[in-house]
Amino acid sequence: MSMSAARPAEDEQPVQAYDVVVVGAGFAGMYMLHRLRGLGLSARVFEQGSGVGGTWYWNRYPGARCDIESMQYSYSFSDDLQQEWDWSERYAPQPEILAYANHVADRFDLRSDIQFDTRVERAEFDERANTWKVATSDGKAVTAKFVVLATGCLSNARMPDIEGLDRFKGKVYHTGEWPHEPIDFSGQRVAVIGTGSSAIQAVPVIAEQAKRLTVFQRTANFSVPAQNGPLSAERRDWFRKNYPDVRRFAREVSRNGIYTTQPDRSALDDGDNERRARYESGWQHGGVVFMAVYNDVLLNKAANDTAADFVRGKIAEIVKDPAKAKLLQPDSHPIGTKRICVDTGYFATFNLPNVELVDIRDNPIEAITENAVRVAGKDYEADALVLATGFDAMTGSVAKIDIVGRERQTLNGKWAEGPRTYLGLMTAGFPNLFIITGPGSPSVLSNMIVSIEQHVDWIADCLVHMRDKGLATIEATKQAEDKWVEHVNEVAHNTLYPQANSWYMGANIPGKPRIFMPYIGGVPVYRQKCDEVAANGYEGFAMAAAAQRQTAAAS
Ligand code: FAD
Ligand code: N01
Repeated sequence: MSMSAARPAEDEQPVQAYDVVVVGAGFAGMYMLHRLRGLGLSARVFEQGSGVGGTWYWNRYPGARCDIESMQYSYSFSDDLQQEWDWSERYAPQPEILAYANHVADRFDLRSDIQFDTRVERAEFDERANTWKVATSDGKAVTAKFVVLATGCLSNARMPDIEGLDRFKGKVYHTGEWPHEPIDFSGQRVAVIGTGSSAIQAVPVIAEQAKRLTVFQRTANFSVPAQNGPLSAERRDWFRKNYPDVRRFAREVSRNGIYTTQPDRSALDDGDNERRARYESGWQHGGVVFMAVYNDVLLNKAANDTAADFVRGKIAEIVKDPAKAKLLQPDSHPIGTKRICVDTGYFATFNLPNVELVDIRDNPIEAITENAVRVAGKDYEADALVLATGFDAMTGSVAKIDIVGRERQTLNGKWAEGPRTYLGLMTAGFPNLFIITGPGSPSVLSNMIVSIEQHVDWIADCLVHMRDKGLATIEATKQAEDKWVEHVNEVAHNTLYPQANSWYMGANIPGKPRIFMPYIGGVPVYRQKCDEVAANGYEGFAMAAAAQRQTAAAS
């Protein structure tokens, strides 16, 4: 795709000037727009999809739902909103989360400032005017004093490089770009490639419909049951009544932005029976909080092994065929170092007579033919192919935009060895360009709506500060960025996370630098750091009034 085609000619006047351009209309872009409106700033949101909701607009595969309880995986910025919206299940299904996103867009009248079906293709900083020129896929351009990338961390679907994929005569679906019309697999032979969170949600539902389902597994994955079910009126009321405490806890106390008990002991503090009982209670409670039964599961390999063994034991109990159970038991990474999966009946699905598991760890898929997936010379025939092969995470959607900062440096050039940011919010050399839940922030390691709201509020406060002080530019200094990147790496390497070939590490994308991208220091520590930085006059950022030449940022 040529980026230059959409670039405005030198003498062409941009049609419209805004205070802020926001890229993306998921939960981040929507809330950003709401805050900007409240500040009286002019804003334009560009969204490549035809509707709001981001993740929940694109990921419509069967079984898609959140894995943080909906009473918590929801906006907190409006008490009226959180009091009035009814979630039907503990973990709402995708159509309901999308309906919620649409409700928010209507309730806060957001649509008039969102331009749908429009990709931002290029953004270039004009150092003389201190503005960004933003070129879009409709061949137009606008200018803005600030650009906010609300482009999402899991929004750039990754198509696998498998020979012959384009030859396949049946339908091919990627979980992250699922069609909008209902897909009925009844009577079909379906092949699913991948066993990450998306596949683990989709497989049990597809198995109910398909005549035959073949799952191609490269890496067995840890999954815990969601223990999903209808949300009781009592539980809903409890949350509604306790929201001030619940939300405060998520922001200020909980490492991952989830209201839950904080583990206070090591997995090695307990004997076998006591430990098993605690894991069993976590398993019965359901969901990602299983990882918080003890405080050192992600820090200490011996502690981690106890949790991993417990889950492997559960898989052996659930899956009747011992050979299949063995294949499904993960043994290549510590539990939790790839995103823990949350399922409804995933392992039990492999007891069904119409479901087959094909191990491709040592025998990768050789090719896709017109009607089959070929492994070790054997053809597994299929009418439809479901690619649950994930995303170019955290940086993929940013990298697709041609971003040019000071001295014509490109962001892709700067990040060639891995993303570098200060606080995940800005990157040196790219003034007035903010990233929401960017690499270097807790982001994907947290309840993302908590992290989105924190970033949006921080950016909004920063813009007010700049307006009050008559400042035209803000940018991360190189020193602050270097120090932060070092800190992010140091904290990550004190954990077991870097041991897995995960998308957190960029390891799922051939050639992508292996850097642990999110910040693992925890939501409260991070929030405090961001607040302190702001309170200390935006320490680590260089700010300048219109006429001043920035020097600090370059030093
Ligand atoms: P997105 O929702 O990804 O929105 C970004 C938007 O930007 C997209 O609509 C995209 O089209 C648009 N965009 C990107 N580039 C451009 C461009 N150049 N021009 C125009 N538009 C562009 N997180 C949790 O905390 N809990 C969960 O339970 C959970 N479940 C998930 C389930 C699935 C299936 C997936 C894939 C992710 C899940 N996540 C979950 C993570 C989820 O991505 C975030 O919670 C959240 O929805 C992200 O919101 P966002 O607005 O930052 O990004
Ligand atoms: O993607 P993934 P995902 N040949 O990257 C395999 C969020 N999310 O879409 O592990 C064969 O995790 C790959 O194998 P391997 C959540 O944050 C949340 O499932 O690389 N296989 C892996 O098994 C999640 O972590 C929910 O060896 C290939 C799979 O495809 C993130 O989104 C639901 C292959 C990809 O797994 C991404 O999840 C869904 C190839 N060429 C998503 N290429 C909730 O429940 C890739 N694979 C809230």
